[in-house]
Amino acid sequence: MINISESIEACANHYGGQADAMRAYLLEGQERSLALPNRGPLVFTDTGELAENIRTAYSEFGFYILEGILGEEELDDIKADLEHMRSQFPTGPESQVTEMGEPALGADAKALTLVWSKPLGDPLGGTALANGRHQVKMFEPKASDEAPPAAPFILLGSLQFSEACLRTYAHPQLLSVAASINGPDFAPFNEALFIKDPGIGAAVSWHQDGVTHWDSADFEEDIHGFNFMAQVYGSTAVNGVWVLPGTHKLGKLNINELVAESGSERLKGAVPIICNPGDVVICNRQLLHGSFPNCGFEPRVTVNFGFHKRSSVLGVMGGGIHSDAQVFDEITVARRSRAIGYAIDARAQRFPDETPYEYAPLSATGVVYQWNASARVDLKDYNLDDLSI
Ligand SMILES: O=C(O)CCC(=O)C(=O)O
Repeated sequence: MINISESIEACANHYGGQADAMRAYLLEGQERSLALPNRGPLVFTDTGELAENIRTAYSEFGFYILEGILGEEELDDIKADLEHMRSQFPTGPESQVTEMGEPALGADAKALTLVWSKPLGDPLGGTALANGRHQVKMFEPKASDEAPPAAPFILLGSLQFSEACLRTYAHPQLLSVAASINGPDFAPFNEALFIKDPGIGAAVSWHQDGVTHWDSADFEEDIHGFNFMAQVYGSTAVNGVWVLPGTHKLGKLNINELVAESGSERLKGAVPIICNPGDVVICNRQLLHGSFPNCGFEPRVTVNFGFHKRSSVLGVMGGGIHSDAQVFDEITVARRSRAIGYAIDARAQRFPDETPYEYAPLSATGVVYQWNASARVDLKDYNLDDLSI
């Protein structure tokens, strides 16, 4: 586990009169998180299903930490792509060019690409953005005078910008997890990077991710799908996502009430998701979760990619958060799924000794997806079809 004692102190000190409360919250949360029986290596049964103990713990807590999934080589590829993408970021939220004056990453994208924040801010909390799901505004500590006025903290549609992320998207064991939880005809959701640079990275206020199925007659714990959260540098009590275990089964929560009951945004019973580099979290989208601004010294970059049950998206009117509200018909779902086909081939090219995942819905069509120059063009703006529910 990463030693974050200096970060805990630095973080607490950003909270002024609440410093002692914040320090205690971080330390206690860390201890309780590490005591939970929901982490370990990825294991499958003889028939290829997720091992019973993993499935049960995931269902009980709403998240599970799969340890050591991404190896050194894969992490290095992602880090190299991150470096490259950062060099292509625009000079500011309104800018279309890089520091070199060249067209910036996403400048010609039709969909939203970068979400910006002032350093250590909470741009979503207490706003109507994303369907108003971030009900409370988190405390925004003061950043150092050297911090930039604004920095990107979410990158959307990431598969078109990073081949390393595209390859991770097709990790055969992870896709087998998706099939085990959502069925072999699982459907995509969306992909993003969460960038939490030390002293800069913004908060993502407490929220639950689902939009469309809370009042459904078929409501159940997995109906809004899950996200894989792959950790490039690890994830800690200071920079990581916090969750309130078990809340994925409780329906839509009143977060203002929970904050009032806890006496602050430090929700009682919540725990941080603690990971080493290469660990991948399965996180139920209905689970109450959020992250504090990164006032510590360790970076966090999460490679996020989610999957749904086909029945949760097919014929459903989308929630309009990650893509324009639209009914997701067979054509849209199939078009959005081509990213999986390209990813599988991109991964096979990079890791030829690995057995590629066979994604049943694409195999059934007989279409062969090859990752090449024309595929790169075809993937542009693929996230306009994000299956946002
Ligand atoms: O990574 C984070 O800080 C927030 C992630 C999140 O809110 C999400 O995946 O829905």
